Amino acid sequence: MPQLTKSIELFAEAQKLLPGGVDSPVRAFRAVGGQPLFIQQGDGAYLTDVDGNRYVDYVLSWGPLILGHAHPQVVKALQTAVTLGTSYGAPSPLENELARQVMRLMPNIEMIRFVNSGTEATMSALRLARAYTGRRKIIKFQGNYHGHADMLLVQAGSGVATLGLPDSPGVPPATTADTLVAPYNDIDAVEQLFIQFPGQIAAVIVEPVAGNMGLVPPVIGFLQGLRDLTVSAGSLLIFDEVMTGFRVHPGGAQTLYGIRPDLTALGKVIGGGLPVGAYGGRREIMELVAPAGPMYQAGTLSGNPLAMTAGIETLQAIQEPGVWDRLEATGAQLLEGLTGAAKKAGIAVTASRVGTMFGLFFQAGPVVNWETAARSNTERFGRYFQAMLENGVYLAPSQYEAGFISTAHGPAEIAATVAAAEKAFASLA
Ligand code: KE4
Repeated sequence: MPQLTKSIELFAEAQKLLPGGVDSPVRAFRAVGGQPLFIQQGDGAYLTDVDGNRYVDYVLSWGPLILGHAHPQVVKALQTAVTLGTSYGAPSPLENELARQVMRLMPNIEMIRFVNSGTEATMSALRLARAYTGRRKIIKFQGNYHGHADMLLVQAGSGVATLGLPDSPGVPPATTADTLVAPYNDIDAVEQLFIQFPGQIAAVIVEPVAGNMGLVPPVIGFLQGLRDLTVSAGSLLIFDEVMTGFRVHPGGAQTLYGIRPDLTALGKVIGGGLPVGAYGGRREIMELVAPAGPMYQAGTLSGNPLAMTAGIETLQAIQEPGVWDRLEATGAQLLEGLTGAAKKAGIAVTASRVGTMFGLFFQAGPVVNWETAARSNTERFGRYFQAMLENGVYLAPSQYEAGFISTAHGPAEIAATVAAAEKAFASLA
């Protein structure tokens, strides 16, 4: 068991200063029990905590670090950028450069607005969809997470499509009254909503590969079905690619599956570890955004030169020849090793991978939506999580999160991870 003295001290102090001792709930390890680690340093595929324990990192800041921690190219570019100032509150050439990078990878994005988080990106994209269509209702999916904007903090009660009920105190029912919820991968339930609310639905927002209930890929026909239904109804299709963007494919899920959304929300990788979100899509829609049009959205640090620099370097690096093939090969080796370790110990798991995102449900499966994901043995996942930590592997502290790899994860890291998994699964048997 790693020695965690300083993390324990720091967490005790943090809990007096920050709600739950953290700045984002999932970091508090509440789903898995135990003591959150306070991090001293990230380098490549590794995290080192304040007690000097070193771990292979598969959280990678919840997705952004596709090049791993402190990539030399990103560090060097930031060291230069910071000497030119940290923020201008005025346009800079860097915004044009990152915009062109994104459009080269995702040509469906004809115009883009940079913001500072994925939450801002999805919230703004939905405001834009409502402004463009003049309609109020939106459809989201059970188990999809789009950030913490009031209208999206909705957890449907039943298995069929339902009117949203606030999931968090402080969200007035009126704010979520127009948020409709359907089971993920259930195109019939979505069709029923369009029949029930003709001419009223502004947009469908979807994680094209779900990463916030564990990893749940779209079933064949689901995304195309959403595209067809929204076109027929005059509604917009919004791909929330905050997590899948540049991760399931360099061009995101929209390129991988060949679906053209009207709007895309981005985050995480686009900032290379610094705070960047973005929303973009069809020009005629985006030209509604102030000051080009009347839909208001703004941000003091949007397009920040440091964040733009990290994003530019990151997107450039993943386009280098051979990089993506190596990421795919690493991901395949990892999943093969993890599933082999589980099988050896006789532990039932349902594993999946899409590009550089992977997931492992503690159940026999199949997992196609929130209802089936929620059947997972979360107690067993908690014990697996702790056993992997003890063996030097840092996973997302929740059964309902995805795992991520980076270009810094090589054969040595995969071998160490599989060896840890063999011990962890054996301890569960
Ligand atoms: P942020 O506001 O956290 O930058 O992005 C919100 C968001 C939007 N859309 C998707 C698909 C997302 O996955 C997220 C954020 N993801 C979580 C991890 N499941 C961030 C981690 C956290 O909340 O601390």
